[in-house]
Amino acid sequence: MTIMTIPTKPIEGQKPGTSGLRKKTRVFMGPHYLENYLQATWDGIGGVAGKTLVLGGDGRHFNDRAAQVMLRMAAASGAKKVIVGQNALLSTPAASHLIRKRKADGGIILSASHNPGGPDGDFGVKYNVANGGPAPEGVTEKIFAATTTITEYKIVEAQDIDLATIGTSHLLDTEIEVVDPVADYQDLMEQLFDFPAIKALFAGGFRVSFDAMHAITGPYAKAILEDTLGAAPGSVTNGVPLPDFGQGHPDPNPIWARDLMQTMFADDAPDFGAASDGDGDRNMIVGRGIYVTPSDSLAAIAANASHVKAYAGGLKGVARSMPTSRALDRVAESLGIDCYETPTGWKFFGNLLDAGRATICGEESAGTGSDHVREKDGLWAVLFWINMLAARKISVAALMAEHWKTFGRNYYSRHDYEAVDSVAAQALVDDLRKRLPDLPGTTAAGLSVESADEFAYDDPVDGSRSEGQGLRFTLDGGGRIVLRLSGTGTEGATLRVYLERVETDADRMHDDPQEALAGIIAAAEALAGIKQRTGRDKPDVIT
Ligand code: VG1
Ligand code: CO
Repeated sequence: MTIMTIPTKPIEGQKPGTSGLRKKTRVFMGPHYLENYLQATWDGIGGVAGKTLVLGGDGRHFNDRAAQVMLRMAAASGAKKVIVGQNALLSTPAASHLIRKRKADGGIILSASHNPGGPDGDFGVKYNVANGGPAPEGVTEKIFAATTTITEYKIVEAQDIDLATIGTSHLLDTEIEVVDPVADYQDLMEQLFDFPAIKALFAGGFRVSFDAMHAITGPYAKAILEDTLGAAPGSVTNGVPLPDFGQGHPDPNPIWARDLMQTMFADDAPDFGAASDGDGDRNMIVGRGIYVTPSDSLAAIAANASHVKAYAGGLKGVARSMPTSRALDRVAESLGIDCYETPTGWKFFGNLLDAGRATICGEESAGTGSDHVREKDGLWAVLFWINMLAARKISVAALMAEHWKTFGRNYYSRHDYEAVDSVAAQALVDDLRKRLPDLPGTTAAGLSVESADEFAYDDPVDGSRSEGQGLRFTLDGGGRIVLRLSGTGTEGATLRVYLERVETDADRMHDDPQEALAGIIAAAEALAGIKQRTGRDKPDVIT
């Protein structure tokens, strides 16, 4: 085995976005593409010599090949050890847990998360730091800088490592330990939740349908829900991870998890439905005949945390990304705890969790989690819900009705315009930004604009500042609109329009959200001219 030093040149566009570097799979498979990025990662973090790393991925096309490249490059640069999930699989939260549990220096997660997979789909690489969380901006900037100056990378010339067999081997001096991807994660869940109470619930006939969307959570959900907790066989659907996710789009929302929605709205619907995304960090919660919007799920979780074992002692604080609805703020207020507002992306929660300022965090994009790991965690949220229902002996619909009655309802929806012309999308945002100072006091589709600004975040823990995090508008009557461009897409631009309105009239809390938000939707159109500028007459995805 020899270490080869391969000359290379910078490749344009290797800039990590909201969550790692995401590109078309074929781009990642191109000459030097993955190698350049991994070497830049090593260089950006000050090298991997003597370090321990965790490695896993969501099983999408190229996961297996990319894992072998990572191992050869970690060994070539002198890593002490790499802990790898069997067959190079690990859900994102399981990887985060493993980094923390084994006190590793960091980890590589091979995933483009909710983006479709396959040779014509997307691939991605995320680097997580020693606390188990996504690399903060300071680190991703260094990695990106290294991609622009790279001249060579180091890789070991060797046969593939056997990643199918649990155990330890060596590549040069680097120890490669292949571990069961599920076991440690399952142990953690058992510590957090009341497994006997959930078992009793299932034994009493409670029915659940969990759609793993042919992605990474299948093996986790089967082991925990069916094999350990006793949910009926077949409760987990699409449970075998496939390299192309069965040609599906592993994004758990009412559009892409349509089958689950149909199951949950049928006459003989189970009591509880859920789904997770490609890499297992997102969750979708559906009750019999009711879809729970992620912002509401987050608020309900916070409001009911005292019923769940690990959180019964109280929450230190909560945090949500800026576009996420303010339903959580109302719960925090009633609990007398702080509610932090961060930019989009889980990396911004890390400091708050590390500093003990927040216990539970969440995003409107179906990401919810707590200080048990440093990533959002799909199955954790599902278990939280089931535990909550078991403890309270209540249905999803009744729990949400009670929640809205207590706190008011924040009607909420996100409208996505996907693969829009990048220049047009950027111009829309730039032009609107210029008009921000003039907008307060004007009206948009009959609603008066109270405030208009661009969100910037000053991290209260390390003092770092992140600018350009979304344009936001508040309207009279408790309405709010946020516009931002996605940082995870790989084709053109995706414009996200977040819409919210508070309703405190108990008689008006069970309307269709799109109807309840019609005035806000019209105001967003009046402010931004979305249809004309994007050439679209309706959003591609409504969540
Ligand atoms: C999206 C979501 C964001 C989430 C990110 C990563 O980012 O909006 O809330 O943290 O995806 O999720 P963007 O920039 O496209 O809006 V995952 O599960 O794809 O890693
Ligand atoms: Co994800």
